[in-house]
Amino acid sequence: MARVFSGIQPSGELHIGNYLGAVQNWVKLQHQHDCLFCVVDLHAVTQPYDTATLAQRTTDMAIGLFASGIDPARAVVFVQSHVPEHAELYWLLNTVTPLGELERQTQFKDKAQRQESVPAGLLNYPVLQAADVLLYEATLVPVGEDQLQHLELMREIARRWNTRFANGFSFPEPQALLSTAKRVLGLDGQAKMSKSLGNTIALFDAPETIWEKLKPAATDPARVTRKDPGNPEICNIFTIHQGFSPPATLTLVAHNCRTAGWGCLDCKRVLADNMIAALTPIRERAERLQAEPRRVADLLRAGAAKARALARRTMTQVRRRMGFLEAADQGGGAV
Ligand code: AQP
Repeated sequence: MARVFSGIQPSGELHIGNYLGAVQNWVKLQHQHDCLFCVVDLHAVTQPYDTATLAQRTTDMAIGLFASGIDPARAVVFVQSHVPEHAELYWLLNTVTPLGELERQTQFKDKAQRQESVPAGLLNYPVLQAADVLLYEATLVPVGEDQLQHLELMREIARRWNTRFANGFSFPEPQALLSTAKRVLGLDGQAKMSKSLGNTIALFDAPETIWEKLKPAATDPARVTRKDPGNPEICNIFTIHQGFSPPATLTLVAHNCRTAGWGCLDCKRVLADNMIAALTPIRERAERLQAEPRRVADLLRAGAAKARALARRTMTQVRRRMGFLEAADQGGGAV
C-alpha cells in the first residue's frame, strides 16, 4: 500500500471548504492506502495567532477529523508538535533548499503581502511541509491545485538531499494526489473560503447559523433582481450545492437558476436543507467527542506514538547519512 500524508492547520474552525476540498477525500483514502493525517500546529504559528486558543483549536481540529469519519483504527491521526522529528528534519532540509525557490512560491508572496512584518517561518513553510511528508517516506500527498508548486519544491528538496547524502537510504519523491473538488469561495464570493478570513460556514455550525450565514452569501453578481436569469457556473452557492446536493437536485437548481424560475433564496433554502442533513451527524459526533476530552487526548497520544516510531527510524538514517555523531540515548543502533 502506498503511504499518504496530509495535514491541516488549526488556524481556525474547520469549514466546509476544508471538508469538501480535503477531509472528505481523506475519509475515502483511509480505505485504500496507509494514511497519516496531521494537525499541523507548527505551520499554524507562521501567521499571527492567539496563544490562549491554539491548544483548544488543535483539539477541535482533531475532533473535526474524527467526527468527519477519519477512523483512528485505519489512519494515524496526530499533532505535528507531538513528534519533534518534524522540526529536526525541517532544519536539516533547510540546508539543501535554495532560497530563490522559496521566494518564488506564490503562496508565500500572497501571505507575505497580508503581513506588516514577514517572519522567516512563512518563507520556510514549504520546507516544513517537505519534512512532514519525507519523514514518513510518504509517496502520495492529497492536495488542491494551489499546493502543486509546494509539491514540486518538495521533490526538488528530496532530490537535492538524495544527491548529496543518499547512501543506501534515500527519500522517495512524493507525487500529488490532485483533489477533483472545486475551490470553495468564501461567503463574500471574493477570496477562497479560509479559516483565518472568517468568511466560512464551519462544520460544527448549528442549523440556524448555517441558514443565517447562507442568506446574505454572494451569488452570481450579474443576477441583480429576482427576474434576472443566473449562471450557476459562476455562482459559489452552486459550487457548494455540488458538494452537498444529489445530481437530480443539481439539475433542478441549474435549470431554475438559468430560467429565473427560482430566486437565489429559494436555491439557498434547498442547499441549507441538504447541508444541514449532511452536517448534523458530523456535528453530533463532534459534540460527543467534545464531552470526552480524555478519549480525544488518548487517541492523539496513540497516533503520535505510531507516527513517532516511523519518524525516529527515518531520522536515524538521516543523521547517519549526514555524518552526525550518534548520541548514546537516541537508540541509533536499533534500526
Ligand atoms: N476554500 C477551500 N476550498 C477547497 N479546499 C480548501 N482547503 C482549504 N480551503 C479550501 C483545503 O483544506 C486543506 C487544509 O488546508 P490548511 O489548513 O493547510 O490551510 P489552507 O489551505 O490555507 O486552509 P484555510 O482554511 O485557508 O486556512 P488558513 O486561513 O489558515 O490559511 C488543504 O488541503 C486545502 O487545499
